[in-house]
Amino acid sequence: MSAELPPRLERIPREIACATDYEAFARARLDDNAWAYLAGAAGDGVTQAANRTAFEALSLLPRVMRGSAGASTRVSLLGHDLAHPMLLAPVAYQRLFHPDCEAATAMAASAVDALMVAATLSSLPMEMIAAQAQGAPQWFQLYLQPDRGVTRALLRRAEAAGFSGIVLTVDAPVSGIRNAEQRAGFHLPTDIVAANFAGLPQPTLPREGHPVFDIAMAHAPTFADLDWLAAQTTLPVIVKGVLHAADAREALAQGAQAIIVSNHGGRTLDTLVPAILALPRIADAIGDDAPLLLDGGVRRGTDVLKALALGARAVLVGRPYAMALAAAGPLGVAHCIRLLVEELAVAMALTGTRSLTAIDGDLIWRG
Ligand code: FNR
Ligand code: LAC
Repeated sequence: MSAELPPRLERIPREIACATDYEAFARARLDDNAWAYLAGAAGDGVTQAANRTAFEALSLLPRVMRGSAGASTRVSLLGHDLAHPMLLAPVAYQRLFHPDCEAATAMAASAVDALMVAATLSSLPMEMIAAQAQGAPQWFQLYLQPDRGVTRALLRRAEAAGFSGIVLTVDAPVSGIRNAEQRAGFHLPTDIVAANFAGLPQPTLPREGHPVFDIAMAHAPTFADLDWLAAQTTLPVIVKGVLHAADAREALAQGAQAIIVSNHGGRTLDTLVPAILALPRIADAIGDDAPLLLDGGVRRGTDVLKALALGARAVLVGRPYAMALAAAGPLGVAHCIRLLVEELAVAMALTGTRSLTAIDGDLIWRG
């Protein structure tokens, strides 16, 4: 099946000048099955597209003649002093995209000083992902398990492996209606498994179940579960998948230390609000009480600047790095993140932004 696919890139051609230039190279190197999972979204893809158009509709209002010597992309986040605010979002089953899967991503992330979030549904055990961190911080994304003993076991392993934060994903307790995957007949190849669950009793799969979601996600977390979770671990809990300001407030009240404003890249319910449009109200409601992160449609350094201007401390990038992994392995992932960091630095210089802590809403044109 994969015999006709071109080999992975071993060096980066000059046609790849920005993060999204990886898309065509990834498409050529993946079969329809993996492509539908990676590039597809829920329903008509309205939210996936709107994540982009919402960023594009925002205009930057620069300041000039303020000097940019000594400027820096550094940010502090939950005890980490990060070189830049670009995190790698949790992306499940990366063996679909490259044989070195999450190990390649972790290696690349550390090479470009990016914090990687490892998925519960990784195709390598979390310990093998942690082993590639080489000192770079990593967080573990948690899908709460129906059995609290299993959840606790995942937590203990994440702590022992050196992960420094737990990202509880709350927006995907059941499968979204992913028509792109349905049309491609998406299935997990038999050699790709949720490696963190190896040796544990496999839940019986519903016959009509989604090959990804119904393995480990058939449990909708509640605020009471969050309260329980926060008491189970000394690591900070970051809640991913919040779009309503009241939910953000409640999550902080129940023990979360940060919030990721996200619509899951448009993969859950179609026509959800673009994350960047939901961000300002949440930022108003939370103030300085906790850091906010954002993902969904971040494709340019200017997007990062916009997200920070509207109240985020940092952003996560999903599909772009996974496409770079598919096209060019760890080299691609590192290059993709490097391009975004370079774009951010140029955008800072050209808007008169010396420090990411100094950014505020004045950077966005209000008409
Ligand atoms: C994801 N995402 C995701 N999120 C999560 O919390 N747990 C997971 O296992 C996954 N798996 C996953 C697989 C794939 C193939 C994609 C593309 C995405 C969602 C991800 O973390 C993030 O929210 C979005 O990808 C961000 O949007 P962009 O950058 O892809 O537009
Ligand atoms: C996804 C799940 C695994 O988006 O979060 O595919």
